[in-house]
Amino acid sequence: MRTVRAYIGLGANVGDAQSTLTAAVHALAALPGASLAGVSRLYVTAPVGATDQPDFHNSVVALDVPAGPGRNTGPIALLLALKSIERAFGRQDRFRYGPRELDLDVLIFGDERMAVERPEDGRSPDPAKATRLLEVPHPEARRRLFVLAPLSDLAPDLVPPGWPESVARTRARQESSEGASAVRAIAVWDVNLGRWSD
Ligand code: PH2
Ligand code: MG
Ligand code: MG
Repeated sequence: MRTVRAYIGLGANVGDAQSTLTAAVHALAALPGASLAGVSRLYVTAPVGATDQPDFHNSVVALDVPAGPGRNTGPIALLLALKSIERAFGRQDRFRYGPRELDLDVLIFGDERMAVERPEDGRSPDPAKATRLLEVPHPEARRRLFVLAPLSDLAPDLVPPGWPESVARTRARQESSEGASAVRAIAVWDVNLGRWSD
């Protein structure tokens, strides 16, 4: 089957975030039909949205995944797989933008642009969030340095569908508004070791 390059955002700020994200990279790489194509540096980032919580660890993974048999089926299958990994890692439901054991977001799915109803299993039990659409590319990605910095490690020249400019340029713009200290790279992914090392 045709494969598509997807970019997935990883975040955690509860427990041992670096270990969690490392294990999450391996869980992503082990998804059926998936092949790991890149792992960004690991970043420590200031919390965005609800600021009264611990700093996050964030990263982005490039994953080649099956396109799916029909329109929208690939992104939805990937979303469901991410939700099931989050549950396996003990993610608790808290308020929107609040602390989390593990957050996995579909940022980009090839050149797909879509906004569809989330399937039942891909919804949050929080009623405030339950009707949110699955939008690809992720609508917030362009405004979040904690996404743009790691994404720029992997795909600086990519112009995601619907964006007016490349990831690197968007990152530079966002960095001048958030300030460079909002994100700090602390480690580089070592392919041989299968983990980040400083
Ligand atoms: N995720 C959020 C809300 N705020 N802030 C940082 N720094 N990193 C995140 O991953 C993050 C956040 C909701 O998904
Ligand atoms: Mg998120
Ligand atoms: Mg999420």
